[in-house]
Amino acid sequence: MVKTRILEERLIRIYKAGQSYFWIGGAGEEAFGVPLGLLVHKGMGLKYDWLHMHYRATPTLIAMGMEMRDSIALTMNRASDPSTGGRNFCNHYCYPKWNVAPVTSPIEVQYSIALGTAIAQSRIPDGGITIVTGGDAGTAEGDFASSLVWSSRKGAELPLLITVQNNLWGISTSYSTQHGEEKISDRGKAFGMKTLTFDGNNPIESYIKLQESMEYVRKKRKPCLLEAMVSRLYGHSSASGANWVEGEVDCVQTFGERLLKGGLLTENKISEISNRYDEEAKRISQNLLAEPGPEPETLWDHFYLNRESGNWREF
Ligand SMILES: Cc1ncc(C[n+]2csc(CCOP(=O)(O)OP(=O)(O)O)c2C)c(N)n1
Repeated sequence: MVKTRILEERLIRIYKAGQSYFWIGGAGEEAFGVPLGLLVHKGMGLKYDWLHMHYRATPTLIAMGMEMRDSIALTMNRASDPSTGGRNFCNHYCYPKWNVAPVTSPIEVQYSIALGTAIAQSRIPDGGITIVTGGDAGTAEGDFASSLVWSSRKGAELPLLITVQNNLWGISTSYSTQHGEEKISDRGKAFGMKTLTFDGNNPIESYIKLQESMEYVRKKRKPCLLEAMVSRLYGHSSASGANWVEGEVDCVQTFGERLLKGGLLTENKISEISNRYDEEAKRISQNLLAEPGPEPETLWDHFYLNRESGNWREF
């Protein structure tokens, strides 16, 4: 949790220093994202879990073993960024080796895209499960409804863990003005799904609830809709300033205090861990300053289009 927080704060500094174009990320979702990353059955192919995540997925990927360097290279649009070759922006990851599908900028489309891997996993023995993450405001989109409908059809249920990280905001639109339902997870009840809402700022509760839900989806091969209440510590993104927001629960701080109180950590140890990651992130970003962005000739790489003519109709 500390590592991913320090990384995000470095990405914000990089943006504010004019060394990247944009920041959006997962500060405030660590107590949910890290347990998720620890519990995923990580690998490539349908026997392993598939992840269709949104742009606040850094905690999950750090917990899965992503190097800080990957995230910084993506933010700084360096050609060596393994997710997109420097073409996409902050937190838009893609890791085929871990079944991490590309993060999309149009919000919530991942909820319908995830149905594809869930359907494929429902058709093979010992398949993994599909996990989809996203925000509360995006649940107003039709893609979210599609995931509820398609994953719960009687006799054709899908091994899909549908998760919503509810930070009570959609950019500047407050949750309180947008919902008739009591909880977002309640919407799954109409589809006969297992549903739950929990405190996503408590890493222990998150771990236990995620473990239980993943076990359910894995064994029963049925969907589950899970809502984790989280924080948004630096506002929506750099578009809203990326400044610290007072009054939000900071899961790294509260969990740190809990560990201190329980005698499992010391102030010195906390500083040592933070300083180590901070130094590492700083060193990586300084080294990346000297690295090139993508070459113009690579513009059409990875596109479904005829390279010679540049015309997709001839593909
Ligand atoms: C289809 C679509 N509509 C609108 C936007 C603009 N937009 C980007 S993020 C966002 C808010 C999303 O809020 P939420 O789903 O709660 O996720 P959060 O950012 O709070 O984690 C919106 C409206 C978009 N990217 N895609």
